[in-house]
Amino acid sequence: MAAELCLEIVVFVAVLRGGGIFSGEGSRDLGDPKRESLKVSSQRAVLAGVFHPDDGFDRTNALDELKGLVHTAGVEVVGELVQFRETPTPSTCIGSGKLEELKQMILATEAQMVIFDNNLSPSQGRALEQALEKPIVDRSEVILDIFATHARTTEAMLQVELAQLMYYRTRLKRMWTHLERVGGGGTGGLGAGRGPGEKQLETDRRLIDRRIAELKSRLHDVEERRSRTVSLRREQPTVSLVGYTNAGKSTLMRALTGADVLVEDKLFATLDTRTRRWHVAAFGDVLLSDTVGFVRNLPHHLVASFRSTLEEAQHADLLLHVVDASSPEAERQIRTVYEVLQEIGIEATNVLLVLNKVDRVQDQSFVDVLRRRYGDTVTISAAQGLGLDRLHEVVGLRLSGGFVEAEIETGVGNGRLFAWLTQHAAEHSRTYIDDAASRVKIACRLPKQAVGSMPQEDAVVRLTS
Ligand SMILES: Nc1nc2c(ncn2[C@@H]2O[C@H](COP(=O)(O)OP(=O)(O)OP(=O)(O)O)[C@@H](O)[C@H]2O)c(=O)[nH]1
Ligand SMILES: [Mg+2]
Repeated sequence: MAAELCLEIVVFVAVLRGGGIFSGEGSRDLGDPKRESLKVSSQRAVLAGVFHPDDGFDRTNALDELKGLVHTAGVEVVGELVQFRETPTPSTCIGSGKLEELKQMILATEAQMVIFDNNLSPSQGRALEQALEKPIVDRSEVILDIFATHARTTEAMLQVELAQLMYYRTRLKRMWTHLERVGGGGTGGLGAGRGPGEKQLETDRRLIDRRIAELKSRLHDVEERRSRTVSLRREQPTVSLVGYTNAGKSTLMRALTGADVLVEDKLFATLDTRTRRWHVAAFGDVLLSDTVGFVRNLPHHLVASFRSTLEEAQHADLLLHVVDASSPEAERQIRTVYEVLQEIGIEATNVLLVLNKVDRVQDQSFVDVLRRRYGDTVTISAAQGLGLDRLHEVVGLRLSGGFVEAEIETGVGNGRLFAWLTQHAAEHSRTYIDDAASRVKIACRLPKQAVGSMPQEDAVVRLTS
């Protein structure tokens, strides 16, 4: 039985190798997923994209974000082609005239692949491969590949692998066309008579389904454990950093808490959630979480897989939406973040927009427009530590809505109450109220929801606001 399983897994790894354009070296077994360092070969690629005329892009900037993504994945861009259409062509996404142009560009640049900014359906991918005789990669694949390369924690690895398999499951045929090229090295294209039969595809699909079921069950266990940790924290005020990828969330986390989190000029540097204690001046301690960034057209399976990682954000008392205010794309990115938040079911009721990277802003009027449009905002430079005092102040004010001021009188030996206060209260002062110093009055701030769980014995409590 074990031997049979091993054989099948080899086939499965082979299938994945054929399919992952960038991620050829990621091997897996059914134990803990281990990722060897991925070889992101410097492939020569032509970038292509079909955009809606009303999207607000122009020929010079439409592919900028894709360029950033493939740069992160280590690809060499040798050509670009953009088309503006109301709707992509159903069969090949790009229109027939542009398809011809793309063919010529591939020949002229000796490109090894074409990367689309659009998310292609399996049949569009197949049709394009047949027409262009080159591997076709779409936006989802690029993002999945970057996530796979950056995943560090077991949970992130499981989530990415699940999303990849869900994506590849419907594209097995396409993957075999890659395999044929890898094996034959020729330009024979499709229908060269060596294609795998439907039976092989059936087997692969069955293997993938089995692995998907296993990943789901393991993720379920990890998520349950995490859920317990998150709910333990719930009585403390929590703040989550959200925002477009590369906006500066981790830089801000580092500036506020001193946490040694990864900061990189790279898309999707952070994939897992980190939580640290942050002392908000004039308020008290809160828990601050930094997590995965968002991007336009995030692959659906990836959003589904990462929903649990964003649990901290789901339960946060306040979301700090970090924006790269120096980017000409700032407004579009803000909209995308709200859309993704909605998609993962996070209610954006208590959000504070934090306009970051002001040190890099050329035209100040651009920031003023954002400020006017979004109302309550704080302008900062996380990298240079500018505006952080104001951020403390506004966060304190926003959080106070969920807290009460209290005066508590008790005996100095009331260990249970003191332990409870250490966990929940931000203490302002402590005064002894008798000569023997046996009784004490404590002024503090408490989360409203925690008040009910305060030990009552030998305590006189007065809520002052
Ligand atoms: N000039 C300037 N650069 C900044 C500022 N804040 C962050 N950066 C830079 O922006 C890049 C991205 O910063 P990160 O903190 O990694 O961004 P992030 O939002 O955590 O990104 P992901 O984890 O990839 O989603 C890094 O090169 C930072 O040094 C800032 O205030 N000013
Ligand atoms: Mg980060």
